[in-house]
Amino acid sequence: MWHAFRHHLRSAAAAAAIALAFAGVARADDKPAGKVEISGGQVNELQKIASERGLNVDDLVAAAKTYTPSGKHDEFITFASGGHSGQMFVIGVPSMRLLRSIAVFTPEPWQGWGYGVGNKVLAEGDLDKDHKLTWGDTHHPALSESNGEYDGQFLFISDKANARVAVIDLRDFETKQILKNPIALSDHGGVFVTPNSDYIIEGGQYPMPLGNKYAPIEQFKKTYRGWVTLWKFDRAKGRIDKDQSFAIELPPYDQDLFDAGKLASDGLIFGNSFNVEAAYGAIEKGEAPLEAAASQRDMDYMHVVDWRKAEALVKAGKTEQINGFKVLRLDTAVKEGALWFIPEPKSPHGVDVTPDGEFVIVSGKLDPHVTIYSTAKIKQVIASGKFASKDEYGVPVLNFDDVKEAQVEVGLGPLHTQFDDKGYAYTSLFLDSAICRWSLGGSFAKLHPEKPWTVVAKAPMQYNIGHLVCAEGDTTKPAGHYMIGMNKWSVDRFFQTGPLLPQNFQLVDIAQGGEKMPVIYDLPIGVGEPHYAQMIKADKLKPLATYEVGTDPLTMSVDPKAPMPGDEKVVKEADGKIHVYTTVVRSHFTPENVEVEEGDTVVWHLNNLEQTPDATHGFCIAGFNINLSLEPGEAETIEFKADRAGTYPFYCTEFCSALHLEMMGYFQVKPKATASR
Ligand code: CUK
Ligand code: CUA
Repeated sequence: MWHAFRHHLRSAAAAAAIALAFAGVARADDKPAGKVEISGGQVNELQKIASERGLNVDDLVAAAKTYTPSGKHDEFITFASGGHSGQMFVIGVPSMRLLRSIAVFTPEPWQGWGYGVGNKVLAEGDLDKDHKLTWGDTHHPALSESNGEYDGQFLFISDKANARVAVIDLRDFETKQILKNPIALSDHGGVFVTPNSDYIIEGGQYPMPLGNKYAPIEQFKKTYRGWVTLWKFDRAKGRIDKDQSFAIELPPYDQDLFDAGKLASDGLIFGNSFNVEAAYGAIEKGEAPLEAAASQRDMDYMHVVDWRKAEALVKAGKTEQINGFKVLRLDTAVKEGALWFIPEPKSPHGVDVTPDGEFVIVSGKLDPHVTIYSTAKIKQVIASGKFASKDEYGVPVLNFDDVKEAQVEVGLGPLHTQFDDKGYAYTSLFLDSAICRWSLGGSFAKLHPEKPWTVVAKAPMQYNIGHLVCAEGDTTKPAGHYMIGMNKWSVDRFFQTGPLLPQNFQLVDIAQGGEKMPVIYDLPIGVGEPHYAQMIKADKLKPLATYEVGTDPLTMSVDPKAPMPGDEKVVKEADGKIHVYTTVVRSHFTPENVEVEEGDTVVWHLNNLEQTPDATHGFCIAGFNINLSLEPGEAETIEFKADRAGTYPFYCTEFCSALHLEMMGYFQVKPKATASR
């Protein structure tokens, strides 16, 4: 085998691979990426390394495509959900380096999340003051869009486990707002934006009596309901405006994923559903389990909502309040012409609008096809009022054949579809463990040589792919080049880290059309199951390197209480609490010794005076479970009760300087009996 390989390396392909590999090095040194001279000695070295490590030519090419020399930055940035870690991950492409996590729904010590600012944001999303939430289950992130393109300003994500929605500001990659959906306890964990981010769409998942009332399970069809919530986004404030947000009541089907129409289909939103049987399982009574009962019918219903119409109905006051939240009732939505159903084959998953907005693609988990619907035909049929039937809840159902454009047999277990810049669609195949590239029709047919709606290529994925993401692949202008398969299982791909294994992100080079789609990198994700991700051109992001000194990340403006040099003090203020004003700079806290009395409530204001990028200081107090991350220029305030006497060292948790270990102080709590303040 080795001899064959050596022979291979001497071939023209090997020479090209080697040239490519060295071209990467040439770019690293900022030399013009022209023709790379490779000496005979270097070729020998490369051959030696390849033979020792068992690499073939394709491996060398893949390495050259992804290896990113120290100091070189990535062309794309991927924001991946973190599943039941409740967080988001930021990953560079093509290097596949994990750049950071963004704490969202789960306290996360490295970034001080859940103590200062994080505590305030998390508290806003708690069930109520007695029922705190310490985790989330994130599925579908959505980047903010302007005219259907990513604008790099905000990132949204929801929490499947608790029906919460979060807003992340991409100036500082910090979560700014978490809202609990007042009418539901869980959702699908995903959000989708309308083309200008006017609304953030949160789809439900498991039907329940809206507002969380008790109702016996036998009343499922009568009392349980599905829903979709449209959160109004105020871009200037960078927050969701809850008062202008609303939900639409839906039949008790399992609403799954939504996508917003764009261009040709602007104004509509599409959502797939499963379990239109409205089954609720009764395995405990010896009946068919939910999974079987929910898969009896050949067709489920794609939901079509006219969101502008729904918005107008809400503005006209045609809503009811549930737990103080506006809900457009199902019968109102039907009567006023804002909701329709379209049959979709067999337990579908994934609904994706093509970049031109002309088609909607739905996958059938139990059907080897993707079904392509024409949005023009959908609009025509809706306008004509010629419906095939109504569902049990009175929702008009369009005739499948009236709106179907095509079906493509892509393989087993199709789930999600994304798009590139060459007129191809890519569908993940869970059961086949593969991705399928197929050709789009309509306005994209001219971009590729193949016949529209045909399978062009398949590439294996290891293993059980769920989502896939193409660069800007759900926008009006996909960037092509890279795709990541998000694989649920990794089985034998990595070192056996005990019985619990990571998920596997596989980077695929989709730059060429036709049959070539090589996997060029495997990234194990050992910190949560990423369901979906979005990949944006790195140069669209304009993150801050430092905050202006004294900035409260929640307001993104200077906190008037932030202590500046000279303001350091410990004082009892009118509120009866002890306020500590501390400045933080390499390599000391001022003051270094702080004394209060047992039983005092302490409000501690800290301000990191640094303006040097990366000069982050930490602040933790032993014995009080306090841990802050003070990024350059950041001010934070924490409040706690000094409930027991003692001597508590505090220190900086970031190795910030040569004298970092000296960056500490003492927090003294004087026993009450001997206090003489
Ligand atoms: S879902 Cu995870 S594989 Cu929640 Cu997007 Cu399809
Ligand atoms: Cu500041 Cu270590």
